[in-house]
Amino acid sequence: QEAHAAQMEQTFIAIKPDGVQRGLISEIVSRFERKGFKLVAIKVVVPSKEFAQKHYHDLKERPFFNGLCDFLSSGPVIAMVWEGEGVIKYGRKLIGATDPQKSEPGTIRGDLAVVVGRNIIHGSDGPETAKDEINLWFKPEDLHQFRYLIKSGMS
Ligand code: RTP
Repeated sequence: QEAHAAQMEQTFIAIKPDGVQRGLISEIVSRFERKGFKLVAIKVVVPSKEFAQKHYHDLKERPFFNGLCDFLSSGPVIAMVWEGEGVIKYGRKLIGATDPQKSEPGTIRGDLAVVVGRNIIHGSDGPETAKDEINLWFKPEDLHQFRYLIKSGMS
């Protein structure tokens, strides 16, 4: 049966400045793409520090908050919205644990990163955060609605 695009689950995924600088954009995009998720928005942006603080507002009491916001605003970020059944939870699975030392091999951080402060990628951790982060980074008209003729679990 046809899932209505507007009801299909979406998550916010960002390749952080370290991932971009290390040339890992296509590697990361291809893992989501080959899984069968659908890319509905993508842009290159250098966030301001204020914007980074908004994105990470939940972490403002943490000792690493300032350094984290400096880092996120230090260079180009690839901001994306991915869509598909279970994409929020499974996207986190593709990404791996926050600390790359604890990420399994086969995950993005497990295969491609070493330390928590340079873990190359961000993914929304639940439906509410996903909605908030998509709204923070994108305008509604940036999210494309299209259908593939041949599906692989994509909407
Ligand atoms: P993310 O939001 O980036 O996907 O990461 P996460 O949910 O797996 O982890 P979270 O606890 O929300 O932390 C957000 C980002 O802060 C940096 N961090 N540094 N001890 C530290 O220095 C430390 N702990 C966390 C990481 O870049 C983490 O992704």
